[in-house]
Amino acid sequence: MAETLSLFDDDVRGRIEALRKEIEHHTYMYYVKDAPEISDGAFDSLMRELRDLEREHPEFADPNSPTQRVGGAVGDQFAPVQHERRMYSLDDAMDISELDAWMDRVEEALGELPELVCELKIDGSGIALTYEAGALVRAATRGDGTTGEDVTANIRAIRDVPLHLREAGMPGIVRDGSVELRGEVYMPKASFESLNAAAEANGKQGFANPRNAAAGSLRQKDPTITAGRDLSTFIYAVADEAALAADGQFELLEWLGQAGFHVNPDVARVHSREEVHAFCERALERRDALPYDIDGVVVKVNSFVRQAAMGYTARAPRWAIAFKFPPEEKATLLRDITVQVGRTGALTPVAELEPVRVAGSVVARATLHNEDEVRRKDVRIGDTVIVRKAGDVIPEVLGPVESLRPADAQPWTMPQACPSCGSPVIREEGEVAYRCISIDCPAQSQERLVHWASRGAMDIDGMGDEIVGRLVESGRVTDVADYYTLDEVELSLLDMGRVKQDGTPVRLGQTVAAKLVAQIDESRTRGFARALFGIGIRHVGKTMAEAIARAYPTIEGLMAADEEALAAIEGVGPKIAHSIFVFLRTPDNVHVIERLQKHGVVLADEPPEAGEELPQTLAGLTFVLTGALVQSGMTRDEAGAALKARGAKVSGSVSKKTSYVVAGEAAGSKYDKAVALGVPVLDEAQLLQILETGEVPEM
Ligand code: 0OX
Repeated sequence: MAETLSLFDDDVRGRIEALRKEIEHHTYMYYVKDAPEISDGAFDSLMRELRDLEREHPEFADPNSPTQRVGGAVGDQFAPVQHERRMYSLDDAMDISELDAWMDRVEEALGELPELVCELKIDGSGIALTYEAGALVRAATRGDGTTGEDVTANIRAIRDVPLHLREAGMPGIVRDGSVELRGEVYMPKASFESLNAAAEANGKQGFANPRNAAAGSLRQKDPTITAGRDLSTFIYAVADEAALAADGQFELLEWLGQAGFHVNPDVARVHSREEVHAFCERALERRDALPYDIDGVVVKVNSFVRQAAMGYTARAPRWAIAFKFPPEEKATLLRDITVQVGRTGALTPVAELEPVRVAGSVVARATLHNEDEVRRKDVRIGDTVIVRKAGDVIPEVLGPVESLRPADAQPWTMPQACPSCGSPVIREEGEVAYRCISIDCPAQSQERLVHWASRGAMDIDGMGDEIVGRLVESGRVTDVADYYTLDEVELSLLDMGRVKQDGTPVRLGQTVAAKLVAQIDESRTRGFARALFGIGIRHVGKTMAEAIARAYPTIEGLMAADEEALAAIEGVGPKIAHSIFVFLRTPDNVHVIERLQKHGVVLADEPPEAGEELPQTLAGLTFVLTGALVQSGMTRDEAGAALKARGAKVSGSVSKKTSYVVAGEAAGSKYDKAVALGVPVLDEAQLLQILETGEVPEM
């Protein structure tokens, strides 16, 4: 393969092809075999030469050139792909007895226990790769097994996926025709952890586990992002084994390896129940030490002929089973039990744990729900506790290891004062939760602010715990209406409470500030139901808020309703009606609602009456309003609403995308920015003309 190439080769096309082959070979040796044959420098110089030649000779372009793994042309990303052959699921065996029952069924169907193949069950994201005449032409996600999504551009960016099948592994039948391979894309545990650490350092939420990280990375719109994620594959199946010259699964895996695919090395051909059990036990023992996550063992009938004899159910092959590991449990130290104050004042005890890796990610905290739950489990500070993840996502403390309890460990009790504001806490009759009853408890305000900005509510992307915490601490934001008074400059200077290496404070910065201001601005028009959910009335969840907004589509209407009328709304009832009624008559809340309206947050879902909707003549235009509108006396929010009613977008900050800036009296930096960017500036008279005629005047 690595034959020396003549430097005097004057056949450019030949040289390009030779370079591509050579580079593919070294990529394979590096990423699949983990046995590089040349230095990184030598590899880079081959790539450089190929890139240069391709640039000079665009007539020889090829989407499967190694130079196109990253930044190649993006095809129809995420277009639906119909799998020609269904991508089946696997039936699960949740314990050894279910595994044995499957082997009984196999034995019964085939008259004897046949040769079986045991593989590790990679906990990744399923993919299908199609090669035509030996070249990768398409990659699709598993989807629902029938239809997946086209992720070819992103799969090309994964270095251990061969762009061409290697000749050694290509029976003629496949070289000329089409073959579809199946396997799993995964992210190694260590790469997952550094990806999450980087996300957290940027104030972003990480992925829950490596599987989600792999699936999320595959669904990036920009393949260069996928290329920057450390993804790998294990390939284990072919869509149509009849097209191959292999007799069974074990031989197929060998063929896949020779064809250049990454095949998991932990495979065994076995002939008895005992050997299957031993493989499963060994896999479980080795699980932690493996650099990637596995969630079980897949056992398959080896022979393709015998597989065909057993066939498929509607969703899974009868000839294979997934032995699922029990949810991983770990022992760790319960360092402390802290108390979190929620947005409604409810106090939640939280286990602060010695960080421990469980089911794919590090667990350091877990909710203990309420005091009764802590008592029932009898977990005490200083205990060694058993931790697992419910549904593989939510960390859960199962209970203490009593034999390891320190002699002085005391039963835990709820503090009598709110840990945030020191106010007394109460437990209402019939409730499990203790509550801080103060109305200006900072922890509650912070939670309310985060909730308002959350995805299901006003969806202010980027406004998470950290930034809200800094805004609350700075005293600049105390209630949700304050969000709508923030400007970009002020936000960009927000002290993030950390210092740089030179001792100066880390600030939020202009880029993030601009995005946040745009998001805050967009949130004004998310509609009444979401605002009603976001404002955080006790017992009013998202679905309930939607039902309330259907019955009362404006805040004015809702505020006028009495308890009886509220209780008549679908799903509401007297208790929740009381909660809504009291909320809307609490002066602090009324004040926030009024200020939200003043700042242009739309607290109405009124559908326009027939004929009432204005022609959308300003659709596609973005306006920014600045300065005071003295002629008309309108507020900027009112003028903005009038523009929006005609289809325009109104933004809080000027960019190249702004269509017009409307400058009133004493317009400030937004006017300057418009001039600097060459964005046309209108005066108030022109604005009034637009609102009257619906048309932008000639300028
Ligand atoms: C895995 C894995 C998944 C494919 C079609 C029927 C049997 N996650 O590691 N599935 C299969 O095989 C399926 N094998 C695997 N190793």
